[in-house]
Amino acid sequence: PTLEKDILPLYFGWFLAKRDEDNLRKTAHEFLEQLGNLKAFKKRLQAFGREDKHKLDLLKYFAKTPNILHCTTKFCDYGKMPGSEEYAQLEAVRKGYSKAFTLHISALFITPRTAGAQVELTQEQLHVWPSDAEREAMPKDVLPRGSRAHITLGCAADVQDVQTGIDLLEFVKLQQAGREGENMGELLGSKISYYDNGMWMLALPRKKEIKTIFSGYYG
Ligand code: ACK
Repeated sequence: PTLEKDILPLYFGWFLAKRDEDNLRKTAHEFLEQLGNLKAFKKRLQAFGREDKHKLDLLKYFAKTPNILHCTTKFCDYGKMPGSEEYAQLEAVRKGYSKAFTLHISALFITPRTAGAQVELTQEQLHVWPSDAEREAMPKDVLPRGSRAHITLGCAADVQDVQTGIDLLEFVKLQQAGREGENMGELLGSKISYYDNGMWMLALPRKKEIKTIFSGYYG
């Protein structure tokens, strides 16, 4: 008999259910539109390569949006990435595969490179989170497990989507060092903070629940 080998996906992750995906895209749209119109934002455009007080259309700036909204757990590149096989064999990954998970979004953020949603993982969800995800992105830092978890909402021209998680870790690093960001008032009923270098974060007072399916992307 021929032995068939498991095919590893481009990546494993949580894929948003259609309704919640539409909903999050709408929220992201409003966030970018309103942030772009915020006076405090218009005064701080240099990191975005614009002169202050000019209008920056953030929807156009982050025109590269993902086809499927998802939260990547492990990028495997069809098995070319180290640790892919081991990850796929984890009991939690095998058991969780094709199962429903409810994720929690705790913040929305932008940098001059990416726009994303911060995902706060539960203990159960951390079981399918690779142990080296944070170290792989920031080898010199010790960051809490799961702190890279995010949903990419958009990228600037010439920026790869892998950058969103790295940008999120940059926020986490600052927060770990006790930097809160400068309070810039309210946006969509939440507190908007500025962290220098064109980094903005909207902390959601009530976490946004989203329904997902844990699976692999093979496209
Ligand atoms: O937005 P993301 O999390 O960033 O979702 C996409 C997905 O895999 C398909 O490209 C993420 N990705 C790409 N390269 C890497 C990498 N080297 N490490 C971790 N995630 C990656 C990308």
